Amino acid sequence: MSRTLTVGAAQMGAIQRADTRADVVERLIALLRHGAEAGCDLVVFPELALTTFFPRWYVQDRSEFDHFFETELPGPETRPLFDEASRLGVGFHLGYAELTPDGRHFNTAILVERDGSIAGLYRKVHLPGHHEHEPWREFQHLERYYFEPGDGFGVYGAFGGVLGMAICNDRRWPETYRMLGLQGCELALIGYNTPVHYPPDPSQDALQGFHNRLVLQSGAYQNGMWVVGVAKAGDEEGCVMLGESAVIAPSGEIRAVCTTDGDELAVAACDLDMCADYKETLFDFGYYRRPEVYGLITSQRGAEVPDDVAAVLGRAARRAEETEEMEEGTDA
Ligand code: CDT
Repeated sequence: MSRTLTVGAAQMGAIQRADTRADVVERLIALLRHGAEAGCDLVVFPELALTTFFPRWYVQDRSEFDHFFETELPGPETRPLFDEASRLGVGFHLGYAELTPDGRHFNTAILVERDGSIAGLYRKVHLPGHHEHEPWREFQHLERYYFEPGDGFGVYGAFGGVLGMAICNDRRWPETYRMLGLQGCELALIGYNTPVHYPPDPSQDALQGFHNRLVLQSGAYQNGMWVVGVAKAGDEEGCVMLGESAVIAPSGEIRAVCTTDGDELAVAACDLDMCADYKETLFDFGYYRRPEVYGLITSQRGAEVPDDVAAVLGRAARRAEETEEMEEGTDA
């Protein structure tokens, strides 16, 4: 049986603050139909695909932003998307802000099968940005203020393969892909909203596209899996976000890529059996990995220079200082 899935990376252009859910759902449905015409089994939408990227604003009372969150999916405004997807027999992945019945806020994505059933739900683990309002920035990145982190990475038996999800900043961390890879993931779906300007270090602005490709391609290759990275791009209320949505093969090669900053579909045929070419050779985890020497990865959070190395560096610095002082004394 062929395990080739036709997958559409459904990039979205900007969503402005004043846009209604109905406006956005109409755009999602247009992309879905475009995907159906292109023979897609699965259409992948970005992170927070139903609203503008609201963590760029600070409000003192967070509940003022609860209208950006979904309390149910499908709800009355999103139901047409679910109905159209099952009518077309196309599955989808959708990122959105989730408000749970017990009042918890998450940055979430769901995976919906071709028959409309929900195959998986994932809550973003790595929340970037800051907790506090930082008025010096041109725009905020307050994900750590508006969301709680999710508690892990799962995989789902769907679309005839092993599928996983991650969200935006998760894609920069090798642990994300490895957690999925260790569960046999063959296709990872990752939506993103990436501002081109990075206020803490603007020297990274010109590298945003390169860094995006770097992490998606290496994650795919090092774990022998397909990776679909999908942007919400363009200029949202003066904040310009990266496009370059792409479908990447287990070889690390880009198989399809968006070329605009607007609503656009990039389609690729993803043969899930190709994963075995990597998972069963160079990246045969069971044969080659050495978890017994990777302990620091889970026992420690930040980087710590070992005491003996710090002591060597301290001695060298003191010697350099003494030499400089002696030289200054000789010159005088
Ligand atoms: N949405 C999201 O996770 N964006 C981040 C921006 C990093 S800077 C705060 C990203 O990693 O693309």
